[in-house]
Amino acid sequence: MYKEAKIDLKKYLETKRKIVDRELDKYLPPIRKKPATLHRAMRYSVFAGGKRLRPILAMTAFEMVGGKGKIILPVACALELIHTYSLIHDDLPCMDNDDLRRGKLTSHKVFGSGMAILAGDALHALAFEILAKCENPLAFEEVAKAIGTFGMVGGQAADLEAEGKDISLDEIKYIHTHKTAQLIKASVRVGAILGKANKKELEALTSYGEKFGLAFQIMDDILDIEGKTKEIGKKVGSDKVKEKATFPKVAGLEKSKLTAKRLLGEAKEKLKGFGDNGFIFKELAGFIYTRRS
Ligand code: GRG
Repeated sequence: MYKEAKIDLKKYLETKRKIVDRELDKYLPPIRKKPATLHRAMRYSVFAGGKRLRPILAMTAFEMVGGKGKIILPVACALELIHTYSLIHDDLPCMDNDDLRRGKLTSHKVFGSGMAILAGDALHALAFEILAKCENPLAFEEVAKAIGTFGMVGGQAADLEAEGKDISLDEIKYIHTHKTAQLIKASVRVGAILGKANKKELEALTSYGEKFGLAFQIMDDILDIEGKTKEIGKKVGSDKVKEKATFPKVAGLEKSKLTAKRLLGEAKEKLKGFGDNGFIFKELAGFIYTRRS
């Protein structure tokens, strides 16, 4: 699939990001329609930037297993809407209380907490409206489970309770695999499911998604220490100030880097059966390790 191109990952990501953004624009309610402020808040956070990583994982997994056509696009958009809702809520004063996200003021700073909560709620609802229209119960269930109490929201609850405490390596792994890796894994899996992956392919991609997802959050913790506010789009060092439970806090910075590197290496191993079709996922694993934003 990607052999002819051995394409530049940056160009690939940019092309896919534009496709997703065009589609998201169609799904989001227009500002001229009532309730205009809510619609402005929904659009503000979705279009504040963002790598569109989860949609791109879904689209790439779909293509990797031979999926054809545009049926993956609505699902890809739903994943981004859910991700954006989680960021809006995560930034609220009652959660992480962040002022900056994606390089811009957070939703509650611009629209107030009430409207920010509602914007997150409305994005969440819109995502499931879109997923329902896809008429694929497996994909619907996959996403719902990944973001519920045994997934993202469960991880966020554990994250809240871990603030200011000394926690074990097992507990930080639980937090990271739930609050972040579950949605990433589900993104890869829905792409594979919609692309009609066989059992072996689905197993390999599931494992890739799990390892990639955990490594992604570890690298996010590392960026909070070593990154630059301008590049990561949120305030550097805020985890320490808020006494958040992070991988470097529990395992140390060097061990965290080694763990992320090992996980990404193992994730790449899972792509062996895909030949050239695994090219983008291999490159993405490398990108996650070196990303600055
Ligand atoms: C239900 C009240 C309520 C709150 C939910 C679930 C939740 C709050 C928050 C999710 C936890 C969370 C935000 C985890 C962090 C994941 C993470 C690394 C986000 C950054 O992802 P990127 O780098 O961001 O893909 P961009 O901006 O590029 O999309």
